Amino acid sequence: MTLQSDIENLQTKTLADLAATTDLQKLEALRLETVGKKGALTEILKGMRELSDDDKKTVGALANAFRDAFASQFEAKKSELELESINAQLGKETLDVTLPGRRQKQGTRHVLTQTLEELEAIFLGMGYEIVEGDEVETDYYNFERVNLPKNHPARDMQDSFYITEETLLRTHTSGMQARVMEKHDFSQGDLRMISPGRVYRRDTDDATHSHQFHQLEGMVIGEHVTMGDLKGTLELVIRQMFGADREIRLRPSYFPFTEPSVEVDVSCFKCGGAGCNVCKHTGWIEILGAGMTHPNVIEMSGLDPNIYQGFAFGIGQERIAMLKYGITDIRGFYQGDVRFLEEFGN
Ligand code: FA5
Repeated sequence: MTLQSDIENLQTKTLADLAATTDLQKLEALRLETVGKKGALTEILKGMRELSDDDKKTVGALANAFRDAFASQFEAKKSELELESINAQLGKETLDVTLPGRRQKQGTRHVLTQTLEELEAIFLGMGYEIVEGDEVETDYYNFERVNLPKNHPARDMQDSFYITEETLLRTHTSGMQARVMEKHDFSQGDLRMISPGRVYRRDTDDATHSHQFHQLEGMVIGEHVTMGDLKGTLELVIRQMFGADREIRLRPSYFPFTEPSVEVDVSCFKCGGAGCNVCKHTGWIEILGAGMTHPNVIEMSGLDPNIYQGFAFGIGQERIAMLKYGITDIRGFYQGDVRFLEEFGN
C-alpha cells in the first residue's frame, strides 16, 4: 500500500530533520510543512478516499501514531532550543561585579531657591501668607494702582518689555499690593503677605544688574501699623538672614507708592562697618526699598486711609543671596554653570 509507505517515509525524513534542527524558527516551519493544515501529511491523506475501510483504519492509525511521535519530539526539541536561547542570552548579560561603580551626581537646590526658602520661613514664622502673582501684568496693576499714573516721570526708572500697550512683563512685584488688598477680608484681621517672583526691566546687564531678576514683595495693612513696625520687622528679618550682630540703617528715599519712603542698608558683612571694597568703603550695603503705604494706594483699593495704614517693602532676592554667599557677579545665577551651582548649592 503506497500511502502507508509514504507516511513511513515522511516520518523517517521528518523526524531526522527535526532532530537536526538547531533553530526555533526552522522548527516551527518544519511543523507547518509536515503536520500543518496544508502540510505533507494532509496531502498524503487526501488519497484515503480511494482505500477500503480496512486500509483506511490502518493508514489512519499510522497517521495518528506519526502525529503523536512528531508532537512529542517537537515539544522536546522546542524546550531544548528555548533553553539554549535563554542560556545564550544570559551568557551575554553577565554582570561583572568587580567593575567600579558609576558615581551618581547629586543635584542641589539653586542658591536663589535656598535664599527664597529661608526668607519665606522667616515670614511664615511671623504670620505672613505667601501669594504668587503672574509675570505678565497689566499696566493698571503694575503702575497705576501703585500711584504711578500714565506719564508719571518715575515710570522712566522701570521701563519694561511690553506685550500690548496695556500688558507688560512686570517691572516689580509691587503690582501684587493692590491685588492682595482687594481680596483681603479686613474683618478677619490685618493683611500680612509676601509675594516672591520674577520681574523684568529694560536694564543693561552688569555684575549687579540683570534685565530679569527676583523680588520679594512684602505688605502689612491694618488699623495700627507704624513705621516702628516696619523697622522692627526688617531688623528681625535681616538679623535672621545675616546674623544677630547686623545693624540696619534707613535712608530717606522716594517711591510713588510709599510715603515716607526709605532705602534700607545693612552693615557690611565683610568689614562689620569699618569700610572695605565690598561696601565701597561706606560700611553699609543697600538691600531693599520700603516705606509706609501711600494713602492713595490704600484708597484705590477701597479702604479708608484715615483708618488703615501699613507698610510695604521690595527685597531684591539676588542681592540678598549675593551678600549672604559672597557672590560677586549676578550673571552666575542664570548661566547654569555646574561649578557655580555646586559651589553655592546646599
Ligand atoms: C522697587 O522695585 C520697589 N517696587 C520696591 C518697593 C516695594 C519699595 C514696596 C517700597 C515699597 P527698586 O527699583 O529699588 O524698588 O528695586 C528693589 C530691589 O530690587 C533693589 O534694592 C535691588 O536689590 C533689586 N533690583 C533692582 N533692579 C535690579 C536689577 N536690574 N537687577 C537685579 N536686581 C535689581
